[in-house]
Amino acid sequence: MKSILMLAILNILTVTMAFASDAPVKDIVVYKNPECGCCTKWVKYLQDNNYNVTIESTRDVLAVKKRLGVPEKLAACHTAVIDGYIVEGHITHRDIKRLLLFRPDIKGIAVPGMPVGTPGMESGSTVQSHNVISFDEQGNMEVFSEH
Ligand SMILES: [Cu+2]
Repeated sequence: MKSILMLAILNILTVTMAFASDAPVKDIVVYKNPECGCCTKWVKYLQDNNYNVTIESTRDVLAVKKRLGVPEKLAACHTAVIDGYIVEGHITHRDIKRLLLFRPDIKGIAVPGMPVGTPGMESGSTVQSHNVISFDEQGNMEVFSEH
């Protein structure tokens, strides 16, 4: 009986450890308007996925985007910075993970506007199809991923 319990505990530990190593904590800074609800939801989504979020509250997110160099046509609500990359808008943690894994020679990635069904923009099971766009210092844009 005792050994079965030990086995069960070992199992739980192994699963927990595997999960933990799979999802390392990442520091990310999010610039957002304090009144933006979907931005707050996106922050919560990041925290739920083991990101260590620092919120920079600002009433002028456009000024931040300009300063950081987010192309105007890729603008969304919030702007985030992680590990030297810009993450603009309602992006999934998988896309962020992919960005940090492959470290392409770009400035950042963006989901322009606020497509329904993206993290923080959930509405039932509806997902508006959209692309994640990468942008670089020269203003080149490419499809980073399709959703
Ligand atoms: Cu939003």
